[in-house]
Amino acid sequence: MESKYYIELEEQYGAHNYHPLDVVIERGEGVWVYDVEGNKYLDCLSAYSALNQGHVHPKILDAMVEQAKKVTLTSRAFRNQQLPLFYKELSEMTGYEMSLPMNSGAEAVETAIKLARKWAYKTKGIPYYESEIIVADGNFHGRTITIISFSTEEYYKKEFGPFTPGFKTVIYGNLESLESALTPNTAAIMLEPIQGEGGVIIPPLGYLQSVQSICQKNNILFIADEIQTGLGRTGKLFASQHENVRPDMVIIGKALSGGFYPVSAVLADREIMGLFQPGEHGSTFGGNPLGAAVARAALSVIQEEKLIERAEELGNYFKEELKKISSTHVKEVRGRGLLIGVELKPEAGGARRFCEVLKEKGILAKETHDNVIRFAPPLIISKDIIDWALPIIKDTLLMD
Ligand code: IF1
Repeated sequence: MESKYYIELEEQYGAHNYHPLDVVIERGEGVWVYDVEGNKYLDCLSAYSALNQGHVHPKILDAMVEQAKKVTLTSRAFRNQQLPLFYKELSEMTGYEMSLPMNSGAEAVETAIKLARKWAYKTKGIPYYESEIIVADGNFHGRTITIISFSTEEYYKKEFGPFTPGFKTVIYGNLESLESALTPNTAAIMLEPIQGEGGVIIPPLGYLQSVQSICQKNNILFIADEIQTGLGRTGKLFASQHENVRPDMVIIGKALSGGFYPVSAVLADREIMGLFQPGEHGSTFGGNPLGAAVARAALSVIQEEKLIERAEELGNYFKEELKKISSTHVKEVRGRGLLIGVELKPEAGGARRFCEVLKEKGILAKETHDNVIRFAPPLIISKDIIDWALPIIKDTLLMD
């Protein structure tokens, strides 16, 4: 069957909450995907960084198949063998004493919010239901009602109120804005160390450091949403580490499963994570043995294949080469590691049309915020493949 057939089916029977590029992917392997017509594409989106390890990584596949043959789901009413090993390995890799597993990123964000609120009442002593969490404009933390309640993107929230109270918005990257939002009831500040959806926005150097010291001074939790930036993507395990920052809580997801199966987690030390009591939080699938086995394999691939170092080295190379392209359409090339944004000038006619042309030439990339093309290939990409892609990207950026 041809692409057209599947596209029509999808349009007829599926909710139209997406506007995908018209490529129907049938198979993926490493950095490559193949459509139903057999065309081959370089995946420069990596499912928004969920595929840091590449498509269908054989080691993660094996772990998944082997575990699926044994037991997939126990619920947390009972214990399983995989979860404790996952906890231990995650703690050893990240340096946080404890973690709490969920499934999607949004669920992990919700978990962090619940934990921060509980900490506010039990530890900080904020009067019940008066705690405030500070977030940044341009944030993206997911799609639940609570999370969109503090989105500043009208399109994500306008039709979906009423909203959850208890959040305050400050200007991303601006310390004065943050300081003036503090009150005795501030429980936490939650930020993306680099705003992915916001258009690969990197805050001014020193910002995260200063946020950390403001938090320490005022007894406020620093929560980093590393769902997109974490697990090697930016050339460090966590993007916060570019500024030697150690947040009180770190939220991870996406690449935690190498794209096989949704696994997310909140990381924190015992002093904070220890506040959750039995029954206060949970999920049917969170922490299940299949997910835990997949996540363990996904983490070990990041380490064994030195994906963090690769992201750093190849990301710098890719970014510098992109900067050399002198296209009148380009306003700025920026990024950290293999999370790179090419921002086009407003008069370039939008990033989408460039993504459409790239697709025709065998590269899948996705526009964000109208004018930014995001290049975020799997971290297993090689220099040779980047060198293959660069002239194609150049030709595309040089078109009228
Ligand atoms: C979609 C965006 C990226 C995230 C951060 C939490 C979540 C995400 C920093 C929620 C999810 C995804 C969701 C996906 C597209 C994608 C995205 F363009 F929408 F914003 F990556 F840039 N925190 N980001 O980036 O995690 O619940 O989805 O597992 O289509 O909504 P989730």
